[in-house]
Amino acid sequence: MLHTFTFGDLRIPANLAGEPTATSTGFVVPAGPVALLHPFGDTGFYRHGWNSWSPSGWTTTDGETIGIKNSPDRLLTADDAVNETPHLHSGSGVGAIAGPDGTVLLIGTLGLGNPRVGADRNTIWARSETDEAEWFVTFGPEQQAFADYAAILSERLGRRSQRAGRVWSSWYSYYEGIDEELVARTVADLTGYPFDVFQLDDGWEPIVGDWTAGPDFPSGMQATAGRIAEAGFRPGLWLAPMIALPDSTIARERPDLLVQDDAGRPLATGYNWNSHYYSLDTTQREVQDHLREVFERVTGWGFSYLKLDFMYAGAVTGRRHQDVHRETAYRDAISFIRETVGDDVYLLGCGVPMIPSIGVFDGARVGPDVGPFWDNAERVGDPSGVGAWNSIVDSVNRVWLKDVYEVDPDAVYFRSARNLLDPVERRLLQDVAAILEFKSTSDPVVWLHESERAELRQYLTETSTVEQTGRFTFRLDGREVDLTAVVAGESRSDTSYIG
Ligand code: 9PG
Repeated sequence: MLHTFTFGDLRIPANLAGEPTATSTGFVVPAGPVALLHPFGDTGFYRHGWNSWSPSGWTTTDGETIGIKNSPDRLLTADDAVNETPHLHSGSGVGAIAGPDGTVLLIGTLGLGNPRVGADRNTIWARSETDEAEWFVTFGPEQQAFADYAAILSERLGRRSQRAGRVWSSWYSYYEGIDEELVARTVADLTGYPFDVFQLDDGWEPIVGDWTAGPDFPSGMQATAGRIAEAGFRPGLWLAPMIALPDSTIARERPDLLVQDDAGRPLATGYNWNSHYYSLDTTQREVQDHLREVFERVTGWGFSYLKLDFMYAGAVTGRRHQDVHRETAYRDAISFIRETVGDDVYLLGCGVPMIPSIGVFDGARVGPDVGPFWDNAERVGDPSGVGAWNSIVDSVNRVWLKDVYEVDPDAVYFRSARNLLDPVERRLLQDVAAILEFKSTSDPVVWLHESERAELRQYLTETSTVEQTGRFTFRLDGREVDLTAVVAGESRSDTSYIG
C-alpha cells in the first residue's frame, strides 16, 4: 500500500505491506517489503554488517560500498554471504541515510529472518528472507534515532543486566600455544591485579568440535578452573559450539548431525585453522542433547563466563532437519544454551549475528580481531581482517548497540614488547574500549615493563564517565576524544592524544 510518512515538514512517500502504527519515537511498519522515497539525493548511508566481524560504517550513496570484496571464503565467515550486494549499498538488520543538520532516516528490523536494508540517491528500502518481522522507521537527530531503535529492539528481544567486568584473555598473547603450566604461571602473576575474569581462549581443546581437555591440559579443565578461582578471578572459557572441523569426532562419526548441502553432504560453512569447517544442525534432538552435555560439562568444571565463538555458523543457509528459517534455528539454539547454563553464567558472543543475539547474550564482540599492528598488510582493503584499525572502525560504528547488550571491541594492549603498535595507537585502543565500556587485555604481566604494569592497573581501576557528543566524538572523563580522522583513515590521531 502507498503511505506518506510525515516528520515535521518532511514528507516521505512509501510503499509498505500494511498500515504503520505511530509510537512515541517513530513508526512500526508491518512485516514485508518496505520502500521509501527520500529527498536527500546522494548522501551518507550507514551500513550494518551481519555478524561481529562484519564491516559496518558510513559511506555515501555515490561512494564505494562497504563490505568484504573478492574473497568468498572470508565473506562466508565474516558476513551474510548470500545477501551481500557488492555493487549496491546494503547491510543487515538496520540502515540509515543522512538528512540535513545531523538528522537521519533510519529503518531497522524488529526481529529475525535475515532482514536487509539498502539505499541509493532516491530510495531507502528494506526486505528480508521471510517477511516475518516488523520494521521500525524513524527520522531525527542521528544519535537519538539509533537510541530509539535500540530501545524498541530491547523491548522486543530483551536485555540482560549482567556485566562482564574487566577481562584477561589468553588469545592476543599466547594464541593457541596454551598449556596448564603456562596458564597457572600467568594466573599467579596476575594475582592482585584488578581483573574480574580470567578467560582461556582457543587452544585448550584437542580439536574444534571436541569440547574435552586437550593433551596440554593433562590434569583436566576443572583443575585449571580451580586455580583461576583460587587466584580470585572468575574462570572463563572459549568454545565454538556450533561448528566442527572435519577431523573432529562428531564430524567423523556423525556427519548426519551437520547442516547439509543440496546433495546431502556436510556443507562447508566457514574457514579458519587452515580448513573449512561444518555447522551442527541444531534443529535435531540429538544435537540439542549434545549441546546440553557440552554446556553441563564446561560449567561443571567451574567456568561461569563463556566466550561462544563462530556462532554465525548456526545461522547459515543450508539444509536442516526441521524446516525453520536459519535465524530462527539460531535463536532457538542460543535460547536452549541459555536455558541449560542458567542466568548466572555470562555469555559473550563472538562471530554472532548481532540482532538475533539480543536478549540472550550478555555481551557481544562488535568488530574484527585486534592485532599488535595497525593495519593488515596481507589483507589491505578487507575491513574484516585482523588489525587495530579495522577493529576500532567497526566497534566505534556500533557503539549504539551498547543499549542492547555489552559491546566488546576486543582486547587492548599495554605492552611495548612483541607489539608494532606505538603509544598513540595503544592509547587509541584503550580509549575506544573505555568508550564502549568493556575493558580486556591479553598482556601477561611478565611481558610488561614496570611503567606499563602501572598503566594497566590505573586503566582497570579508573571508572570512566562516557558521553557521546557526535558521530565519532566522545567526552571520556571530561576529556574530548575525537575519532573522526582515525575512522576516516586520515590519521592515527595527532600526538596530543598521548598528552
Ligand atoms: C580463536 C579466535 C579468538 C578471536 C575470535 C576468533 O573472519 N574470520 O575468518 C575470523 C577468524 C577467526 C577469528 C575471527 C574472525 O578469531 O574473534 O578473538 O577467539 O577466534 O580461534
